[in-house]
This record gives sequence, structure tokens and C-alpha cells, in this order.
Amino acid sequence: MIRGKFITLEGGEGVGKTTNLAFIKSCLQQYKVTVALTREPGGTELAEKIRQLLLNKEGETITEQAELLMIFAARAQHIKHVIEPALAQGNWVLCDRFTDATYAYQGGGRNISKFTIEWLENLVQGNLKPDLTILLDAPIEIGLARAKARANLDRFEAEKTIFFEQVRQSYLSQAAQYPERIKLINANQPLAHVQKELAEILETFFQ
Ligand code: Z5A
Repeated sequence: MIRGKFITLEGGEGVGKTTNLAFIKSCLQQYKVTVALTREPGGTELAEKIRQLLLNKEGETITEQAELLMIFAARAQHIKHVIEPALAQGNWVLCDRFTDATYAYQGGGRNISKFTIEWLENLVQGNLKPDLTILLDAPIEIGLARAKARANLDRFEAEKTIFFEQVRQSYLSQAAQYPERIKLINANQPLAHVQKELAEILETFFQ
């Protein structure tokens, strides 16, 4: 059995990750691969419960360390019960956010050291890394306006502007550091243009 590929979709609030997941899935299916769609935090029963705790604005304050550990606890469940079994069966996994989000939000946004995140990444993931990551990027005011128009703001979305700037800069510096894996798309353009670029990236990936 040939192991499947692991593709992740990243970016700040409202850049269009959820909107484009189904499009990416349909592109991948043209290449005759079976695709499992999933997301982080989440993807298993327990990880979805952790997601609810993380997004909930009510109740006691979640410390930065607790937030980081909850994210990796959810990720450990997700890898063991969903991602690894799917890849081992030859399926492709398309995941809405993964560890690049941890470097961006907990590293960039919360100032947790890269070494701490790396340590947890090694513990929880071992050798598992995405084969391809697509980073949708837009100015934060554009993404936040889209997110606000859509629903009530969650605990992350209620953060201050500086937090989102740090998240965005962290994502962009990761894209500069790993250009082979992370493909950057300007999400501040009409959806049809974004999807044309997405299709081109996937076509290149399959060559
Ligand atoms: N988090 C973390 O801190 N650390 C981690 O390691 C991980 C996650 C994995 C939940 O993620 C939170 O978890 C997240 C970070 C944290 N923080 N927040 N907030 P999430 O993925 O559920 O949260 P999200 O980024 O807020 O998702 P979102 O708001 O659903 O954004 P999106 O999926 O990128 O956007 P969308 O729903 O596809 O689009 C938003 C609107 O824009 C919608 O009405 C679209 O129709 C519209 N749209 C999309 N593209 C376009 C274009 N091109 N033009 C015009 N309008 C568009």
C-alpha cells in the first residue's frame, strides 16, 4: 500500500480556509485519490471537545501553557485515530490547520518559544509533517471583517489587532523559511482567482 499524502491549509481568520476546502478536495479527486477532510483543533470526539473549550470565551481564563498543551493533546488524538490510519491506508488527508498554526498563534501570537513548540511537536508527531501546506494570506482587517460578518467572535477572534499581526507575520516568515513545502496565496482577491492559484499549486504537486 502506498502511503497517502498529508496536505494542510493555513491562514488567519476569514482568509477562506473553510470556503476552499471542498474546492481543494474536488481538485484532488480529479487525480483519483481518496481524500479525508479534517480539521484542527478537532477531528476526533475528544479533540472536538477540546476545540469547544479552546474557542469558548466564557468561564475561567485559559493560560497560554494550558492552551498550548490542549492543542497538542487534541493533535495527539487526531494523529493517532484519524490522520495516521488514513495515510497508512493510502488515503490523502486534507486538514484545515495543523502545527504551522501553533507556531503562528501560540508562537507568534502568544510569544511561546519556538523551542517549546518544537519539543511538543517532536513528542506528539514524531516524523509526521505535512507534504504540502497552502497558506492563504490577507491583510488582517480583510479577514476579520469577513469573519465578523459571518458569526459571533470566538475566544481567538476576540483578540487585539496586534495579536493577529503577529500571527500573520509568523505565518509569512514560516512560508519564507520553508518555500518547498508552504505555498503562499494572496487571499485578498476574488475567490475565482484564489481557486485558480490553488488548482495550479495542486497540479504542480502532482507532477
Ligand atoms: N488554533 C491555534 O491557536 N493553534 C493551533 O495550533 C490551531 C488552531 C490548529 C480555530 O480555528 C482557532 O484555533 C483559530 C486558531 C486556533 N482561531 N481563530 N479564530 P478555525 O480554523 O476554526 O478558525 P478561523 O480561522 O476563525 O476559521 P474561519 O473564521 O472559519 O476562517 P476561514 O475558514 O479562513 O474563512 P471562511 O469561513 O472560509 O471565509 C470567511 C468568509 O469570507 C465567508 O463568508 C466566505 O464566503 C468569505 N470569503 C472567503 N474567501 C473569499 C474571497 N476570496 N473573497 C471574498 N470573500 C471570501
